[in-house]
Amino acid sequence: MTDSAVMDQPATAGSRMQPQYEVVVIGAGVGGIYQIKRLTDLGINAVVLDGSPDLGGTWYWNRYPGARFDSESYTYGYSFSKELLDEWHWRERFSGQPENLKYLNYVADKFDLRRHMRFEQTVDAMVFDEANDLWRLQIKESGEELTSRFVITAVGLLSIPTLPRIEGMDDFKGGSWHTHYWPQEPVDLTGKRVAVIGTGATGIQVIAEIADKVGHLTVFQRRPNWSAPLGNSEISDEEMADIRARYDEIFERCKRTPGGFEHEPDRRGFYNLTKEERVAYWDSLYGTPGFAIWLRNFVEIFVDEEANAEFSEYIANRIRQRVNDPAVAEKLIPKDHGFGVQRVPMETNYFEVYNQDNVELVDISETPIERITETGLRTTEREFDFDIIVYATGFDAITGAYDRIDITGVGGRKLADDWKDGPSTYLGMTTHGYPNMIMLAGPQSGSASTNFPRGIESGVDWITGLLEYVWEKGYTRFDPTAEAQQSWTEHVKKMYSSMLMRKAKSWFTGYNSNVEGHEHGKIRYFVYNGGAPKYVNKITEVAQNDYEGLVFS
Ligand code: NA7
Repeated sequence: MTDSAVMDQPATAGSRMQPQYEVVVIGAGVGGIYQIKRLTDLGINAVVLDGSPDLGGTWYWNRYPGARFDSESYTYGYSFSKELLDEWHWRERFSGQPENLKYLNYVADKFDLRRHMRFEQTVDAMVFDEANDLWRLQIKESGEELTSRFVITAVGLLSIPTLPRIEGMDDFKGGSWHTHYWPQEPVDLTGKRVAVIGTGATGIQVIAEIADKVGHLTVFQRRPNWSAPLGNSEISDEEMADIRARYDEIFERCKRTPGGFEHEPDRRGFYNLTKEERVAYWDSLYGTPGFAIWLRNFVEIFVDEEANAEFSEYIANRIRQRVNDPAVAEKLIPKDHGFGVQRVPMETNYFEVYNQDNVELVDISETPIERITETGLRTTEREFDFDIIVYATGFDAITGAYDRIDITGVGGRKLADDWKDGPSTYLGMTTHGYPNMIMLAGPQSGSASTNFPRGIESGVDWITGLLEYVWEKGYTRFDPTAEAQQSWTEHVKKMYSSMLMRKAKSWFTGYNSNVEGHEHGKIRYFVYNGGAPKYVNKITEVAQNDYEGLVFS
């Protein structure tokens, strides 16, 4: 034990006020569902609060056509219950949103978790009450105040959608929405003139799905993304039986890989192979489903400019082969960043869409959008008329959901001020000056940079272990030391320095042109890049050393 300390004052309830809840979990998504399961199994007085009308988080909201996992479904599901694993049949290798939401509801109902959840309860402010060692949470809808000893933020990494800041957006008379808020009632796209703005993972899914259903589709692309085939397919009864029989092995493998997937990086050494050998390997990866092309690639792709450039050119040629018009193909090939340094969107016939007569690509890096009009939009070059405008313009990632809550810690300090230039945390789970607040898949955690549910499960298990320790010892408060936090944040920063991704303008580095202060691509150290095994080893070690780095009282 190095920098942890235990104050000598005993944990006395004494005259202090007792909170209504022992634990409040904010967010009823994949994380909140498992967290409440663990807490209520222990008989803890806990509740989940969520601003949405129902559970599911990401999978409740993102109902746009084409929304689906890029993770193999059977590596995305929870691993904690053998019974659940035996019962659930994933119908597709990369399951779509409706099925994913059905799954989360099935889990909540199976374990009777819904009765611990309260919906349309947005926590918009929370203040740490130092005299009583508890959090006071303000509920937006009712104005009610709730008190809880501990707060677990399961608020999501990509839960705050961001719209562009373009003049005239309210003037448009047709249908328009961010993909996150795609209407719940069916949208008839037949014969419609549709615009999609944005070509990230979301834009690429929605464009490919709707191109043959709309009358005319215009894609407004500011920067292209590297993308490769997803390789989705149905899962038959026999295959599912085989997967079930191998679940232990599958999850063990996910634990061993940096990304928490089945895909393991190739460590033969890029330069140990001939170019022909490398190309042969890439040819095999291009036909392999899921993130194989990214995560089974040579490790050098992520850190070595030359290796990355060679592979990027390989993918550029794949795009050239798939797009008929060479000028369009060139526009679809990223020039400002190499493959895999931003999140790689996976696609199904995306590039072929641009061979259709009813699809047009507008490069808004050349001809920016000037304004949205009543009937469509105007670029510096042309007027366009649309029935529907879809904004696939991304999220205020990682810290956005924290910025939406007015969080006041010890001595009146504000998290928004402390994190103005980027987050600083201890293990991505706690932050100094905000006692008893635990972040699930928080900024700088390993959970944030992996196959989310795999990281979430290990995060929930660690958090539950920490709380059990606190209860066992009779403490009512813990807080990381400033030193432990600084050392973790430095460690996280250092890891960025070797990765090519540090140069990319993406949500991994805190870039978002639509969020004040995030426009300029100034790095925010959002994720832990050491991979899941190292992260889990580190947090396990901390737990074994009596949660070193945390001060308990
Ligand atoms: P992303 O990956 O942040 O992509 C957003 C896209 O929208 C991207 O192409 C942006 O272009 C574009 N964008 C954003 N703002 C504008 C404005 N103002 N004008 C034009 N184009 C704009 O978000 P996604 O939703 O696709 O994916 C997020 C994650 O969700 C994904 O990684 C998965 O893990 C799930 P830019 O590249 O910034 O030039």
